[in-house]
Amino acid sequence: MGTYCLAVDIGASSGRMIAGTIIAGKLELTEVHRFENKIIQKGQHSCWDTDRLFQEIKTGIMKCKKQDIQPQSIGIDTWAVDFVLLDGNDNLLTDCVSYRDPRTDGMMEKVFEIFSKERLYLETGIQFQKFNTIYQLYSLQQNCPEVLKKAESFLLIPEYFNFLLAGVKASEYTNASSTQLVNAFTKKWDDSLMDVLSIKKEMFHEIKMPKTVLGPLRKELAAEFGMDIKVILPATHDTGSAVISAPVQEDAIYISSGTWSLIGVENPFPICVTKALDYNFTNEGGMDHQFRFLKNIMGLWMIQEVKRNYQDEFTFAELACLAQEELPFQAMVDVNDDRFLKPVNMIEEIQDYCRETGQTIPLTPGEVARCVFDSLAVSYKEAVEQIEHIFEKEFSQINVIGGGCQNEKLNQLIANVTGKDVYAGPVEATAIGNLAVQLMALGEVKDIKEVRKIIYQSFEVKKYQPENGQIPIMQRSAVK
Ligand code: LFR
Repeated sequence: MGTYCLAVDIGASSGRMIAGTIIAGKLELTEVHRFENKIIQKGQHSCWDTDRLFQEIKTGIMKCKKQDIQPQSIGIDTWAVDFVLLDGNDNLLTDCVSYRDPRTDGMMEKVFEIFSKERLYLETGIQFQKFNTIYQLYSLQQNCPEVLKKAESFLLIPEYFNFLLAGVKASEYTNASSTQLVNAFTKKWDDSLMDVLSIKKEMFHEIKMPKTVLGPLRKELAAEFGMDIKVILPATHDTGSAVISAPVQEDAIYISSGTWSLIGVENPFPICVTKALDYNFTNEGGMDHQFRFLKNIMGLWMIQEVKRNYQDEFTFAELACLAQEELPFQAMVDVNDDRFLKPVNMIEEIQDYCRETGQTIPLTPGEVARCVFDSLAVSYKEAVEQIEHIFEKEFSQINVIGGGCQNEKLNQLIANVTGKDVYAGPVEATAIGNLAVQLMALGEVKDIKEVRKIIYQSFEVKKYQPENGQIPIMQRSAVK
């Protein structure tokens, strides 16, 4: 039997634990556990249920045993920017507040009064999203300074779970960079920025690179599971893991498609020029000194919320089919408008936007879904043009990876709207990227190049070509 690694990949709407091993040059996956994740209201705040999530991780490890899988290592990735604070006795100081919580409203502007936007971008290379960790911490600093005073440890969510598993507190680079508190060039916490904002720098832990072996499981957990497993740092930021596994590299732009759509390219250095700032692109830290130069687009969150607001009467596939029956480009919204971050009702928010901008108001489920898919595809096209503008070259293909690449209609729409070949797959990109780093750390594969080759050979990647006779797209700027 080959060496098994176990990836824990938790996204905003679901988590999965997937064991992987290389057999005859192919990466073989076994899904051992899958569970729901969602934001819950705790008191005043929208939060993540970290206690339950950790129990799910334990359940997944137990399930490995039942399936006769003995993983050599485990690696955890989740979404970025959210964190916990621990006191001197390692107890949680607050609930784990979600980035969709309104506590950061207005904080970005307050930070800019102290530290200019341009300088912040020049130093960190990170895009401006009101929910970045820096604004979450600044909000705490402004509204609950006593919490920050007591805090002795700052841990992003995967790092907190690593601590619970292995008893080691460490930050991981790909995730740390997303906080907007890491210098893009030194790859270290930006102490002077923290000082200026009165964010307690002593609570941050050393930044370690992906592939670092943190250590064995805590003794009591190893006994409980009856297994010894090494805890390894993958790219703990899910997008970092996903991009590692993007197999189509030549002349390609990736879209990591899930709750968010992350569209961009890998680049060996951060691009902090004014154009990149104006387009609001980010330079997140990646493996092997690469940067993910990408843009966050609101993504499938919008359709997830639409589905929920229709009381889950339709599946995602049904909504995609209903959308397909409607006339395209009748109404469009700016998917990156903050009003879609956590509206009370997504359907009504979309309708209000269309009403306010003098467009046809989508009324039926098909019309609403059509509006979402068209708006997403057009925002991808805009981002592609911005990337091509910055790189002063044309890219010929797009690799859509992650759960969202299962939406065949959206894949075809992206090909039609951008005029580029679209390659869709792998679906489990994030877990695969997570496994890939563990396999590298254990010496089972040499490097990213080799791993991407293995991934291309192991998983279906489907091609979509632009169809003729595209309908002209209404320009968003024309409807504003
Ligand atoms: C995707 C993702 C994005 C990040 C957003 C919030 O799951 O990690 O990369 O910007 O979630 O953390």
